[in-house]
Amino acid sequence: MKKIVYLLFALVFIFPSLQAQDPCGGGDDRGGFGCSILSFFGAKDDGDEFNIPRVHAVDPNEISGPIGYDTAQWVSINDDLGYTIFYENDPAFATAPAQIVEIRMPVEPDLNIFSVRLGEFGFGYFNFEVPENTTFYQNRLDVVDSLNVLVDVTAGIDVVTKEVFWIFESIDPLTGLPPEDALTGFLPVNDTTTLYNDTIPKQGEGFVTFTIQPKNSLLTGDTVTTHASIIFDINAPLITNTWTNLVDAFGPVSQVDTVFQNGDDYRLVWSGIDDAGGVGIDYYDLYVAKDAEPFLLYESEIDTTDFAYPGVPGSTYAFYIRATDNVGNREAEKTEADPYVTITSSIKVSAKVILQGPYDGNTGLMRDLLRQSDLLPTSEPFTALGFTHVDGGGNEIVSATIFDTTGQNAIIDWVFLELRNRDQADSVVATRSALVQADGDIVDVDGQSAVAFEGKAIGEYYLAIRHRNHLGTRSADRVMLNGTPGSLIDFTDINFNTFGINAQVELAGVNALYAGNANHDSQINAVDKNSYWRVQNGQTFDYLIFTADFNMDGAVNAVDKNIYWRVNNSTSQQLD
Ligand SMILES: [Ca+2]
Ligand SMILES: [Ca+2]
Ligand SMILES: [Ca+2]
Ligand SMILES: [Ca+2]
Repeated sequence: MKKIVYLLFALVFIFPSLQAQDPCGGGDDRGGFGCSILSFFGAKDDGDEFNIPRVHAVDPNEISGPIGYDTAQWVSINDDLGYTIFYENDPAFATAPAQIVEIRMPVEPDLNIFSVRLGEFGFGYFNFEVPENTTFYQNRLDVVDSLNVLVDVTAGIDVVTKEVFWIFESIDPLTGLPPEDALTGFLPVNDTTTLYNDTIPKQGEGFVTFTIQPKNSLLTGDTVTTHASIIFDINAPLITNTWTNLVDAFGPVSQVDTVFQNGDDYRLVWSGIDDAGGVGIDYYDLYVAKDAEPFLLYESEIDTTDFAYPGVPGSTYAFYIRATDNVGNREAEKTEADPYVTITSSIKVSAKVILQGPYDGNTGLMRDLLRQSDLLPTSEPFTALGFTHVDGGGNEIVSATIFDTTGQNAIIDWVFLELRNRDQADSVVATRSALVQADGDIVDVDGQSAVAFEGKAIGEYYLAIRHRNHLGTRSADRVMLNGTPGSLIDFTDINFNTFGINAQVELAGVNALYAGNANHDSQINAVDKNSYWRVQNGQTFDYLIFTADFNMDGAVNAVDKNIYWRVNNSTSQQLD
């Protein structure tokens, strides 16, 4: 995301034949360009030796520092700030080469003088490297072939005056003393004809570089400034411009706000904020722990505040994110998930259905006569009746006390739920035995909660509802199922789309499952009457056997046959 852009300028360069010191400071290690000058644009990095701007001075005798972030030139309190001081033997003032050039840079109180490190420097065609971590530098440079002088360089930190300094002195190679000839010196008067062509080094220009760190006591919004003075021979000091940066001292904070299932992915939504007055958040890193294993970096440098994570069904995930601001200050490390994002893989079904047999259009409720007569079993009946349970369904047991509830929430019977594959609706991926209340609410074994499917992934499914003597149905569309009950899946709503044609019977404004299917197959036909109703008719009722009690009043008699079976005879179940 952060690209450091730097340009290498290869220079035409003539090596002096007498090289007491290598004018390139030990040779070229940057790609074979000889004594190249590095130009650097963009200054956000830390500790990199390239992190010294070399934007060419339009007006030499200038200091140039980190470009930083945005127009305020934000930098991090943790950055090594790189600077270049340019100097020029200005033809507007000078008529002779400079013999001595002294550069002094007062270290402002916001900067840590002990962090100063000297960098490369140069003048004219020459460019000299300085070893890493240099705080004091002294050398005699041999440029006799080109300039007829040696140059003594001394640079370092003056902790008394709180300055960084560089002194360049021309030395006559014959006498070892300063040249007597006023027209001999290491820095000629600059050549005005090449003034605006930066691809050609200027004989009359030079530069020095260094890095320095902000003091660690600084706060966000503090400024750091630098300027330097340059003295040519015995002239008055030239004062450079002042270079200013704003400091961001602290990292941001962030947290995951919500996690929900979206298709096959967990969709995470988070938020974050930089420290007060800070430079703002650049990006986020996402860490994920699967099944209580350690957190691992999953995705770095996310520049949005949401992310789709591909979870595997049946696994548990925890997430946290870490933010980084625009100058690279990172949020503190986290060791735990943001507490509310640990997600399980159980999902809840909140659905509603009406059974035609017990439905009373006057009250809008289903009659609970089986409950009132203590005829409802406390164990799920479907296994015994020959239904096939899948993936964890079956053997549901309830406390008999849940049958004490009366009124609209009274339990009127058991129902059979199927979750079907989102991409293949005829594939049952899980089943559950559940209960249905008088008002149609389908509830779990506690008699009141949405139905939980344990170990199933949050996501989209088709939902089917079946009953021991009514025709089943399923949703025509996929329904979203989450770890918490979502919006009601209301099969009683005449606008709810069910699979097939006339899958339910409409009863004065509500849809209901067709009654009359005593053998819970896919048809209401003569078999239901002849093999079930006729055998059970008038006998003493038994819940698990007497499935021809279509109106669920606890008796199998002519009402079941005439009012329900006969009317619905020849109806086919719309359930693939
Ligand atoms: Ca910040
Ligand atoms: Ca209810
Ligand atoms: Ca049947
Ligand atoms: Ca009956």
